[in-house]
Amino acid sequence: PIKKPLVVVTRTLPDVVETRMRELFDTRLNDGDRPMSQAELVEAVKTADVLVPTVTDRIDAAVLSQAGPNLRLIANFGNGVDNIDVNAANNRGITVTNTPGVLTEDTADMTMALILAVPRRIAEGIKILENNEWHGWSPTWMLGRRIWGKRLGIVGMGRIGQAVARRAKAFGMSIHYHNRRRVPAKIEDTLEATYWESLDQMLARMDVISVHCPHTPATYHLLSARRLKLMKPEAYLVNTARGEVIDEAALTRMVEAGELAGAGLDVFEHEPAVNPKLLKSERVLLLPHMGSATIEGRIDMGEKVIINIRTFMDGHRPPDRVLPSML
Ligand code: 8YV
Repeated sequence: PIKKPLVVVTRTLPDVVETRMRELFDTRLNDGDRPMSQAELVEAVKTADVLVPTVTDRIDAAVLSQAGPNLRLIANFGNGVDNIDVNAANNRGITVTNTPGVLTEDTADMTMALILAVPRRIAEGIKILENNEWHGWSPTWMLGRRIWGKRLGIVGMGRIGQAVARRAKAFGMSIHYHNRRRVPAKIEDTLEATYWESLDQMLARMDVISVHCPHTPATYHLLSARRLKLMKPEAYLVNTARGEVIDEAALTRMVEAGELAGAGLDVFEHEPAVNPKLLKSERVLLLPHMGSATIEGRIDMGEKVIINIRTFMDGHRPPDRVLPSML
């Protein structure tokens, strides 16, 4: 019989995905759902034909320098590949794939939930009831801001950015975006979206900013202290992309000082650590990186990983190969 590839999976995946992988591959699953240590990762890359990491595994140049001759594919369980040094991998002849498309709608839903929940103070309202602090209705109490008729500025108009735009448009927001490239006119027309070549100018004019670009060297602290200060003090900031895109310390200072109305954050610069000052603020709604966390989405991601591995093993170009031009 043909030898099955040795596939090392770093984290626990949904049962159906693990079962299918065991049928198809010589699958080695991590025992216990916790991130692999650096030593375990090194051990994995030394022996595996295929590595399936997640966002919590840092596959940097140092780890890759230990890779054994069999390692040909890193099939990331996730869309963002900022956990992997893709250039270092490619230089060693290792292909990298991700799982785009299948988590677009779920992430956009979570983003829309934050766009609604932060200006309407939903988290604060829940806390008031839980703390038995509701003393009755009042016409001027717990007032939020309406999002209908307001301007949403999307930073990064890829699949997820566009899915957020569709939702926000249905909620009566006007759509604005900044992106490296302008999206095709047909998409702009459908979304009635306005393109801003200057991120600075867009930031200064929006009521809500939502971040949807990947974390790359070019987008690290894209929303720097200087840029955050361009936002209107009554504006809100939402991030379901990557914490590193925003200068979190600067954002925290601004939220504390009341220089921004509020923020909805699903991702952080030093996960799983969250700035304690952010946690204390009433102006923010914080979630523990749940943007794509649906049962269906995780199964879809697993299927994508399996398709990428099988296609690669059959000697073809895997559908979700990450190219350096995408970084
Ligand atoms: C996952 C994500 O939590 O895909 C991404 O980029 O941030 C999330 O969907 C993570 O990637 C799993 O590896």
